[in-house]
Amino acid sequence: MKTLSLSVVGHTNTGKTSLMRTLLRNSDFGEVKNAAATTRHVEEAIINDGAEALVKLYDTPGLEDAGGVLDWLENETSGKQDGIERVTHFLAADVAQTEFAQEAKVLRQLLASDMALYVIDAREPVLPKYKDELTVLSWCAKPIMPVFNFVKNQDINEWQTMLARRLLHVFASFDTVAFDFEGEIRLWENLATMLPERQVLDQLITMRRQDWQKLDQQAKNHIAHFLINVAAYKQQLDETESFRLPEIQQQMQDKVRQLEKQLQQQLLNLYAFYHNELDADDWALQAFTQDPFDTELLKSYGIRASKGAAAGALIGLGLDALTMGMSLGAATAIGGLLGGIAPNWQVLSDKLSGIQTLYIDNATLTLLAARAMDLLNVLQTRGHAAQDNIRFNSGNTPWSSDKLPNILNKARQNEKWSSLNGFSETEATQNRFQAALNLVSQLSMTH
Ligand SMILES: Nc1nc2c(ncn2[C@@H]2O[C@H](COP(=O)(O)OP(=O)(O)OP(=O)(O)O)[C@@H](O)[C@H]2O)c(=O)[nH]1
Ligand SMILES: [Mg+2]
Repeated sequence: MKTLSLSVVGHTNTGKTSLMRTLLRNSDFGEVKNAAATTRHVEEAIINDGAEALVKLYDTPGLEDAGGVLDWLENETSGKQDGIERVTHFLAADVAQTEFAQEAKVLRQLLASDMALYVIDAREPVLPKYKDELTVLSWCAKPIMPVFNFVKNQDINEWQTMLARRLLHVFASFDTVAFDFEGEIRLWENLATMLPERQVLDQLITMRRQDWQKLDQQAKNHIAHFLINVAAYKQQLDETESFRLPEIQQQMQDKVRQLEKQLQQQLLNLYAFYHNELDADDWALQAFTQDPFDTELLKSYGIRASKGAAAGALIGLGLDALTMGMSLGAATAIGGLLGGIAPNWQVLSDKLSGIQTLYIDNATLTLLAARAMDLLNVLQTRGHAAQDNIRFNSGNTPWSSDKLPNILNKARQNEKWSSLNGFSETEATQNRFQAALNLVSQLSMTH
């Protein structure tokens, strides 16, 4: 099967390098800047299927003076020659090394490619300089597919008319920053219609669909394992240790914070948004510094804080009311921590066993689930050319905090499901394997 070589061409600053980044899932490719002539040389990048190259993409410098090149071609070459002859003549001339060096690089690459994507900034009116560009490019006699960038809220009628007059009927719209997976598939599909042999693009499309599906499942699997790990986490104290409650709360919260960061890192890596660490200084990651135990954050998701949290103590933690028992002394101490509002002290203190269990409460589990799913959603709609901060707070939760999925309730009776209870990560992961599958399918129903 022959590798398809595809040049990305267009006027300067239209988002060619951005398109490359997004199609390559690589935010480090090339240089992206809101300025003319950012890319100075042709740069190759390969999309392969693990074994062989499917598509070779070539980023090219922006065209700045196609009008000048067209004038030169009209003055210096004969109209009796065909386009390729005229362009070849131009490329051999001195001007192709000097005045029009940037333009020459583009034309040389286009002649060497199977076809081109012509990137258009859809916000721009149809100016004569763009028409000149298309004329010069068309002389290379390669199939060209226009790709509209910056399409949001843009009317592209005028552009479409101009392109149709030049027999460019097939085009794609593709925002390189607000990524739309189906939009990308349409781009490859449209491209395939212009080729005599579409096998390589069919293979690419199949591969991309499989990868996309697999990533989604892997991401949800990470999320499910994380939530179960946290739900199964518990700490027990006996009656003489009530004074340690604040310290244990701190400890439990810290562990959960760490795990959440780990999860976020896993998700970022999965979708090839590489960041070494999630810290406040990283411009793209400010949303990650919001503390999951911040009650304001709960409010922004419409989640009601547990009673303890409402009273300003035991934020994010629940006391196990089913198995809990404690001495009156301990109950009073905790009652003090809870601001005296816990309802069933009498009942609870009657169930004397001397042991109380602390776990992460429903509100926090729901918040963690909501944030994880929000992040996943952001990563699935973020182009690798995006440069703005990652924000994720949809305000939506995958379930209501008083209707936790059963499997998370069940996790509370299975301490072996959590690596935070002294089991190794490998062991805990194995123990909760089935439970995680169960939760993945629930997460898939809401997303
Ligand atoms: N909002 C938004 N900005 C974009 C999009 N595509 C590109 N940009 C911005 O547009 C500017 C130019 O993007 P580049 O990818 O460097 O453009 P280019 O065509 O490679 O530019 P040259 O190499 O100079 O010809 C950068 O500031 C990008 O961040 C898009 O789809 N949406
Ligand atoms: Mg560029």
